[in-house]
Amino acid sequence: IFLPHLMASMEVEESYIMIKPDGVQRGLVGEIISRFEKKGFKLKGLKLFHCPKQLAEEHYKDLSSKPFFPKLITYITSGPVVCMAWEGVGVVASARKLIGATNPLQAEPGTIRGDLAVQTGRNVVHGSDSPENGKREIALWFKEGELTEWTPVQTPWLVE
Ligand code: IDP
Ligand code: MG
Repeated sequence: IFLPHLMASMEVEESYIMIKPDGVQRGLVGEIISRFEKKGFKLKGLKLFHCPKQLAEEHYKDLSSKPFFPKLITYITSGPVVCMAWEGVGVVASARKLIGATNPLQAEPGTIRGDLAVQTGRNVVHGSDSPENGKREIALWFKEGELTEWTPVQTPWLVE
């Protein structure tokens, strides 16, 4: 089967990764950030933020007709989240693989959800599902001046 959203792109992309309130409350912030850091992606934005209902609804607007939507909004606004912008070649699909399947019981061991969660409604982390949504979500969650351009010293040891 052809799964274009799981194919690594050769383009420099940005992904919006968010540690959901359960990940923050369970003390998993360092563990989750560390997985993206160790993989070799570049962190461009990072903040702890208690998200208002309106922003949660905008972020998940494609799911607004789903029966679980009200519970999803309550969940995402129930406590602080950690908002992150990560950059790299193929980061969108790669981050989705690091995160694992939506249902943590189906997520492979070794993935964040596979290792750290048991329920879809408490699956600890969000990752953008396309480069377009990566851009859209970063623009939605970060204000101007909250993103930083920099070159990590490790770059030549990560890419030829
Ligand atoms: P994703 O986060 O893996 O991209 P989506 O289908 O985009 O999954 O759904 C967004 C989020 O909505 C999920 O991560 C999960 O928190 C929640 N969600 C999705 N499906 C269900 C469900 O059937 N019951 C409860 N929550 C759900
Ligand atoms: Mg999604």
